[in-house]
Amino acid sequence: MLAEAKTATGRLAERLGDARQRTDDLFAIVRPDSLYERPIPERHRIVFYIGHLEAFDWNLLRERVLDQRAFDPELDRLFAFGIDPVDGGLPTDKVSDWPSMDIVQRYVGHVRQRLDSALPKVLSDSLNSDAHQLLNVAVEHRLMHAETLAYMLHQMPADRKLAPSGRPEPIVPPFTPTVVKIPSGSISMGLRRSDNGSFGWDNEYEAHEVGVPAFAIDKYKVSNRQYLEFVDAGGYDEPLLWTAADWQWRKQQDISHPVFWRKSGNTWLYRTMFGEIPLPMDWPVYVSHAEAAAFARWAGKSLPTEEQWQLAAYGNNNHGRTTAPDSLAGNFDFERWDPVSVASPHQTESFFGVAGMFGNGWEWTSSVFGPFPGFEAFSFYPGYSANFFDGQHYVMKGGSARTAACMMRPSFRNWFQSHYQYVYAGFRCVIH
Ligand code: AVJ
Ligand code: FE
Repeated sequence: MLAEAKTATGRLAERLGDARQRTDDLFAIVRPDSLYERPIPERHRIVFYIGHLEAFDWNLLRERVLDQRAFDPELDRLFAFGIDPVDGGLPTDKVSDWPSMDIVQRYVGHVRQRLDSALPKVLSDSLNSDAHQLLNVAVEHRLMHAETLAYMLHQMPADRKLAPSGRPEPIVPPFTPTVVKIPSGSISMGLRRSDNGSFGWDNEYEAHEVGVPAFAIDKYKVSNRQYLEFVDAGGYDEPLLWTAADWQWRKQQDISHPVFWRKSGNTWLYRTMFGEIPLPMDWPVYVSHAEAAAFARWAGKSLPTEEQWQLAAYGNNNHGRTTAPDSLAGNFDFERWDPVSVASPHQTESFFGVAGMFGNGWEWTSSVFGPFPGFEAFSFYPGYSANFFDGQHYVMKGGSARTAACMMRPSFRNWFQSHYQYVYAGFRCVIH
């Protein structure tokens, strides 16, 4: 019992250390003279996130479990929350509104020091399950930002970044897009509070059963090659393929192709994390929900619901046929910066034979992000999910190359606005 509690404690502290290393390494790929840039107009400048990761941990843990006094309430507040404007309004702050890197780095060091000297004691109390839950929140919050920051840094020109050495691409045998039939099934969604098992965010509770009628789904994610057909067929110029709001967005922002693509003369280039390459036809296309939905309409198909995705990925309860979540293989957990082919052999196929559902790009669903029956917001972070139950955010499932392994659990739910193009997210279609 004691030994068990100790290892759990050691693991949490170690995981926080690993996550910090992860985000430190990420900020280190940005040239120091570019840390006050704002690569995505709807988001804060990079400097905010350097402070945010620490302010978040500190605000979460300081009073609740550590009994510590604030030493810099102004920075605690300045760095408390990110932004996600739904009204099209963009932030207008200036570089001079932000503290110098010296001040930010001193704040980061100070917070870490204080947490690290106080945490071991509270964590070693195995009955302090609050502390364990809050630490999990801190670790996963940081790891999520390791991904959302990667989207952000992706948008910076390559000459603002320092590229680490890359990995060779896997060799992929020829393949043809095809469709997999999924029989009707009953599935469990979410986590059960009474299980008291592993950590989950508020939106993963409560567990419930859902019946899903039979359907068919693309075996592979939609590739750049397939999406190019839609572009070439004039998909971006046909209002009937878009909802009214999506069409208005597409017109207003003058969007005519995925944000990861760039046209140079007659050829398409692809913007990888560290430079441009000829459009890799077999990589999954990364697009906003609006663009994914327009493609699906053009193809006479639809995006899967969250429940359909879950059934296709993890199997059903009826016959005990499931994909074992602890044996997942795929392009996730920070091994690469960019996708691989949708048919890469190094990824787990689901029980039904659907390929590449785990990693290599999140997958948009047609489901609006909302609470499961029995949802209760975390008292210590009431807005984490509930602030986004506004009908404007869609559920994404799966994971990307920059998603930590701990968040590849079946119940994990991600979400973004329909018009957010910068996510490492693609899609596959279903036929009813
Ligand atoms: C769950 C990835 C949509 O980045 O907006 C980070 C996670 N929330 N800080 C986001 C989050 C607060 C969130 N996503
Ligand atoms: Fe955050």
